[in-house]
Amino acid sequence: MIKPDGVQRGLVSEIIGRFERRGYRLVAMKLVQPSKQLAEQHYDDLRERSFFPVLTDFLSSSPVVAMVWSGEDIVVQGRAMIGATNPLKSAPGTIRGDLAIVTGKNIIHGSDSVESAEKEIALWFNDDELCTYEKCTETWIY
Ligand code: 3AN
Repeated sequence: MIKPDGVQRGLVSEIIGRFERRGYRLVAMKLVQPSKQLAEQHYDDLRERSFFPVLTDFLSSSPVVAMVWSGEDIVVQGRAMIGATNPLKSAPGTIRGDLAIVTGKNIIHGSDSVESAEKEIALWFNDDELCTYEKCTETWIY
């Protein structure tokens, strides 16, 4: 998900482009204005953390781009492309390492396991919003 700061800063195409160029397949995408409740559900596992109210206020403050990407090892590779939670600890070449400075505005969220990806996809998308299609470039990638 491209978070409010990524959308506000005009980084949507930059971020989508990185996943496209790597060779991953876009399965679903939409611009959403999350409610506070949706933000709280999304970060449910962080409810006990002191920054939870600020984090969920931030996520629901402005539109986000929710996306589903698929391809070989996408969860692990997606996290590697995104970089560490603290952008100052993210390697150059990662999305956060190239484009962000502080943890509270680190521009993108990526699921940290296949299990959380499944939960998050169900939270943000209806089944009929997930596309199944042939992508002609994939025979040149795999
Ligand atoms: P990641 O997004 O790298 O998976 P999580 O799941 O630990 O990291 O944290 C979710 C989000 O909570 C982060 N993307 C960041 O925006 C925010 N966050 C994490 N730690 C802090 C912190 N110490 N202070 C403020 N916000 C934080």
